[in-house]
Amino acid sequence: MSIGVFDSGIGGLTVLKEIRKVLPDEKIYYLGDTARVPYGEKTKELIIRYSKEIVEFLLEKNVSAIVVACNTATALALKELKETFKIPIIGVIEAGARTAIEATESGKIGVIGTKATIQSGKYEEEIKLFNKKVEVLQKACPLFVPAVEEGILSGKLVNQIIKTYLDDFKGKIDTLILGCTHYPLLKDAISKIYPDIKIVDPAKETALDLKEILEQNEFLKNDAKKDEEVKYYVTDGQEKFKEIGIMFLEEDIPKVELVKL
Ligand code: DGN
Repeated sequence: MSIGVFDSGIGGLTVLKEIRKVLPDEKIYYLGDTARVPYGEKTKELIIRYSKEIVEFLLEKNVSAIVVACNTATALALKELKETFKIPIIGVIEAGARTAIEATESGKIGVIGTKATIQSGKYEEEIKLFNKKVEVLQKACPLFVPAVEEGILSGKLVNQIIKTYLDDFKGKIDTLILGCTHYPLLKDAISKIYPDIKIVDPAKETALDLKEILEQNEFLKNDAKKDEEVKYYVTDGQEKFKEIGIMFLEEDIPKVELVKL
């Protein structure tokens, strides 16, 4: 049994890290579409096309389930992927929305993500499915991704960027969803500035949802031979992926293969 995980690039490694914690014995194929990142500014049609190409690649590896470890691809392509392919495919938004609903006391939730994720309104839609009365405040934070990729995770510059985007939320929300796979790396910096806001990283709950789906389908039970290896694929820049990947995964990435989709 093996699992496919994909992202527009490197950010999905924050989701992979959580999956590895709950499913340490499973073989995982991770694809980062580094040649075509960022997805955050692209059209829905293009994101669907890219996501379908990636799923087809992962299916060739005989994966039993796929995690869309990217908020943007989840927001814009998950529905189409589920309609097109027969294996279980899960995204990160439902888990994030559910966790935030459980966490909020004031019923006021903030969501941050890429422009495409925020414009899609998908988080608000999911949150309202759980509870119509909850108020959702949203904001795109496009400067967070380059800051994280440059390794600027603390200090004056990133604090200024965080305040520029999030000061509007002050006093208006009690829970904040990190609706982009890069943002968990800024969790500490955000918490320091807004200690009263509960921060939700959808990755943890997504990993638990995946485990439950695999158990329901009896994929784990029937798997006699364990193979905990992770195979990494990118569409460009193997060296950069390895270099920055350590920061996201908190472990070494020994080998990355280049693929053409
Ligand atoms: N992985 C993307 C997300 O979670 O929305 C962020 C990177 C990007 O495509 N801009």
